[in-house]
Amino acid sequence: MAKPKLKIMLVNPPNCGRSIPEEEYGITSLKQLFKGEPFSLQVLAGPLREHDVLIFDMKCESEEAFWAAFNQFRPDVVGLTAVTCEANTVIRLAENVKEKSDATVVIGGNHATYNPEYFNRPPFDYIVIGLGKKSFAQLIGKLAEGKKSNGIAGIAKTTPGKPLTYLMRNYDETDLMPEIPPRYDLIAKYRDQYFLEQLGLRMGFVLSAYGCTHKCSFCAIPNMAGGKYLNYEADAVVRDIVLLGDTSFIRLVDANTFGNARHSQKLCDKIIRAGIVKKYFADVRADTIVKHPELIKNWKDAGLYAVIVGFEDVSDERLTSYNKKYQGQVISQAIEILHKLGIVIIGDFIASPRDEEDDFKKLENFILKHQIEVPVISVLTPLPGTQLYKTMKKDIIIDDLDYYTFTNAVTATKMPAKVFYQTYAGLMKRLHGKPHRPQ
Ligand code: B12
Ligand code: SF4
Repeated sequence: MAKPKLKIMLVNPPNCGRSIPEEEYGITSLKQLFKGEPFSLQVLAGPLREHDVLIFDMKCESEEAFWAAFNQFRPDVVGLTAVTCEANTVIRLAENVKEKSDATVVIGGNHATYNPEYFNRPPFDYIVIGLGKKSFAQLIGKLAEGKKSNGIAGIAKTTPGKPLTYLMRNYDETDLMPEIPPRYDLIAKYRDQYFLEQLGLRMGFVLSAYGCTHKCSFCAIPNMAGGKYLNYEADAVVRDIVLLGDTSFIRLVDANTFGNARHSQKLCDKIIRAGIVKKYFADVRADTIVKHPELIKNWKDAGLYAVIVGFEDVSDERLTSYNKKYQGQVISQAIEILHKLGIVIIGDFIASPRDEEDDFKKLENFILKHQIEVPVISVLTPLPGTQLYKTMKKDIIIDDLDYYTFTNAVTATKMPAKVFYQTYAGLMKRLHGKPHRPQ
């Protein structure tokens, strides 16, 4: 007998975090950098073809439009995704969903993985930890059979008031289900809105690898795949790039692209052989660039346009404290290689609440001296569940997760807070004054 078809509504929450520099110090360039399709939801929808799936992007549509769509669609299952600064917003949303319906509510994503207990509350039924494509499909299969308890590894049934218990999932490449592409078609109506004004371009998302084996203290990535690095099959990557049609800029959304040099070279060869002409953005570690300059050159030939590199800091001492596993010398070498190849550098740096004016000055000098085309400076944020959180917990002065947007000092600043933000805002304004435009 065929399983009943479920109505599944996957929801991307609104752009909801709080940002003191934007609210009080006139910075407008931050939000513009952060725009893009709700890729996790498109990936999750892939294996659910036999069901009726709707993706609703609240970053593109109003809350009123959301409820109109909700009332019309009448979902059996609502799936919510959230990074840390979105956690409180999805709780409110889930409460409203439960008031208005008896839909099963499932939460997944970064915050659910790093701090699952946070969602162990009445409006949620299930919490999906880490990579969810296969485990969510398994859960939906059970729900379609009318079963409630699951015992699926990587999924917790909520038990409000009691500690969560669940089976750890031993993630591997099969969790990526490479044979099934993301449902790009489900967000087609939003595609024109995924436009990066600051860079003046339209971008599509593709995965080529998942997770990370490194353990930088501030980072909320390694647990997503249980500390593993999983490659998405090269043929599947090529297929997904082609599915994006005429979108000419592709962001590889991997946390650590080129983490497996052999696999990356194979992918590069396939892209060139397929005659695909696109421009790519990828997150790459500085030491990968230094270890594999040939690979980066080959990727440049395949269309690598820009790399996002987590330089983090200009001080070796700080790099060590973040467990970055390389020092400033590697950063300088990586920059030199990238400049020689003509690859645009999107450099991620972290301003610490302990920074003083001189530290900001050193950072600015470094960025200008090394001609980092798109500098992105975030404020050190101890995300619950990370190693950094354990060491900084006692210093936290703002525990409202709405402020965990990487733009606020949630621990005490060394300079008076006003001076810290003014210095940070001043630097951002100067650096983003003449935005980089792709040629
Ligand atoms: C693309 C991206 C974005 C996009 C799109 C996000 C969106 N939903 O609209 C944009 C550019 C808009 C964005 C914005 C921001 N982002 Co962002 N982003 C990413 C990035 C690079 C890739 C995410 C991705 O697509 N991965 C691939 C997919 C397939 O994996 P996934 O998202 O992990 O999803 C899987 C599982 O998590 C799980 N899952 C996820 N959701 C759900 C939901 C359900 C129901 C289920 C069952 C399972 C499930 O299953 C999925 C499939 O296997 C990640 C870093 C990274 N490489 O992961 C950062 C990342 C997620 N972003 C981050 C942050 C902080 C932000 C911002 C606050 C901006 C900033 N300062 O960086 C804003 C937040 C938005 C807001 N409210 O203001 C952090 C989150 C850390 C945290 N715990 O808070 C990350 C991890 C980067 C980092 N520097 O650490 N981001
Ligand atoms: S910052 Fe990058 S290299 Fe470090 S753990 Fe996170 S994803 Fe891995």
